[in-house]
Amino acid sequence: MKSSNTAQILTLQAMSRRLFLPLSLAFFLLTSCEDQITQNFYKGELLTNGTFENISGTSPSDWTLQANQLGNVNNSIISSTGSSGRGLRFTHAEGTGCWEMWIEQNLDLSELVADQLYELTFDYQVSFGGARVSATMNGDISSGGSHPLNSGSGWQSGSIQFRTPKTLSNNSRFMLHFCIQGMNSWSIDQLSLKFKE
Ligand SMILES: [Ca+2]
Repeated sequence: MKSSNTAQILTLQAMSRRLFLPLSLAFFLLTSCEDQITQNFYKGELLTNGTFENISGTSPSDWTLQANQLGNVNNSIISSTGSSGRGLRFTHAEGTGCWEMWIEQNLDLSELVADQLYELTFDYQVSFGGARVSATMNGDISSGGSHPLNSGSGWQSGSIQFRTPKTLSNNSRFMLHFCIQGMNSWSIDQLSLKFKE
């Protein structure tokens, strides 16, 4: 009886050894495959109407615009000429101080990955120095990045890389944020937000 049990144990040990390598290989392949699927799935465009071509009145569809007119009722964000078709024109009409202005839209939470690098690309036109734009997710400033808006006569391109928060709440809000002092105007167009590998 004892030798029978010993034989069974040895047989099981031999089977375990034979199964270890194929099972490990299968686990590795499944894990790699899962990573690949995740990366492929999230490579698409995350913004809706980032080109601002779809409008409703003077405002682009799918975006919430915050012109922040508390300081000056002439602050505005309106549909205007862009680098391609329509764009957005911002006017900060306050001579002193900065009244923050931003645009935002909710992203599809199922298409986002927490603690992941994303890249926003955009076109801009500005004729004065010192302007800057920042992009944030979930309203979490620590997850954001910013880019200087260099003055020039024509349209220029910019990009901002930023990492999503370690935990994504239900507030999957993307914000493009401006705080520019003085009575100035600037324009943006062709926003694109994608997974950065
Ligand atoms: Ca456009």
